[in-house]
Order: sequence, then structure tokens, then C-alpha cells
Amino acid sequence: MDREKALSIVKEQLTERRYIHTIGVMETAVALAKRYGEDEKKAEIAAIFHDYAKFRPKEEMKQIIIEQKMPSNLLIHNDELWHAPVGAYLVEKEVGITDVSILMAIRYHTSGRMDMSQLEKIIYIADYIEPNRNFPGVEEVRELAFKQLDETLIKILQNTITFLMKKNQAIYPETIDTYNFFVMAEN
Ligand code: DGI
Ligand code: FE
Ligand code: FE
Ligand code: FE
Repeated sequence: MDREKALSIVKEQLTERRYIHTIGVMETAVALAKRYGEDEKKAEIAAIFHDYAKFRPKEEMKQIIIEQKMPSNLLIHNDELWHAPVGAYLVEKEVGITDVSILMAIRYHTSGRMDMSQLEKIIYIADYIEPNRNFPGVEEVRELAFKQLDETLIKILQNTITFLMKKNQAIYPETIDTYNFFVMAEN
């Protein structure tokens, strides 16, 4: 699918602000793909569709999680986690994307997972550092992203986990597993 077609499909699913974020993720993901020799076309499509399900009604997402036998612990955790696996499912079903590596990058863009592929890392990182993001510390992560992917992942996971803990929020086990996996691999 070409970029313009993909963008026109996703635009209908998103708010203006989220669509602008999506363009930022797309440009960043393609730049990272170039830097690391990843498939640029796959990075582009995965980035364009990564937040496809962001604005689906919670009830619809909940039903898909149950019917499709997705991990049931999603339902006891923050509903902000749901749009990633549900998005992967809907992008296949409604848009007809069948490339498993692209669907995995969408599915794991929020929690990450142990032993992520390079494409999954690129989408996870691009989502965090795209130009419209302005969290404290994002500039440092932007620089690191073009030097070393795994160190960048660890930094983002540290920031995310710390941020959630400060807000007294639960940490999804897969987020912790991802953090542990990459920290242990480094040391
Ligand atoms: O969809 P985006 O806003 O572009 O970004 P995202 O999909 O990476 O994250 C969506 C939200 O999920 C974000 O507000 C933080 C939250 N989140 C990420 N990891 C965890 C989490 N929330 C909880 N409770 N636990 C997590 O491990
Ligand atoms: Fe997201
Ligand atoms: Fe993210
Ligand atoms: Fe996003």
C-alpha cells in the first residue's frame, strides 16, 4: 500500500492532533529505518497504522480482547494499553495488512516485549521521540536513538516506568519484562 492511501485510511480514525503525531512517527520511523538498515516501507506502514485503534470505544476493544483471546491481564490494567493489540487485530481485519512483522510492531508499540525485532524497536522508539513529543528528557533520547537502539529502549522504559510510578499507576508486567530483558542483555 502506498503512503498516501495508508494516510487517508488512518486519518478517518484519528483526531487532527493524533494524525499529526502519526505523521511525526512515520517520518521518525523511516529515518531510523534508514539509519539501521531496516525495511523503510515496513517502518512507514507500521508507523502510519500504529495508533489506528486509539479512539475505538472501550467496550468494543474489551470485546475484541476477550473474543480474540488476547492476554486477559490487559483488562485489569490501564485501558490505554488496549489500542496496541486491538489495533494490530483491526489493521489486519479492516485494512487488510497481513505482514506479520508490521502487525507485531503495532501490537507491541506500547508495552514492548522481550526480544523485540528491530522493526518493533524502531516503532516503539519513534512513537516516543517524534518531533511533536515534548516530555522532559526527550531531547537526550532523540540523540541516543540514532546511536544505539537497545540503550534507547532502556532509557524510554526507565522514563515510562518512573513516570507511571510517580503517578501511583500500576506497571503492566510486559513493560517490566521488556525492561528486564534489555537491561540483562546489556550487562
Ligand atoms: O498511543 P500513544 O499516546 O502515542 O503512546 P503509547 O501507545 O506508547 O502509550 C499510551 C499510554 O499507555 C501512555 O499514556 C502510557 C501508557 N502506558 C504505557 N506503558 C504502560 C502504560 N500504562 C500503564 N498503566 N502501564 C504500563 O506499563
Ligand atoms: Fe499508541
Ligand atoms: Fe510508546
Ligand atoms: Fe503513538
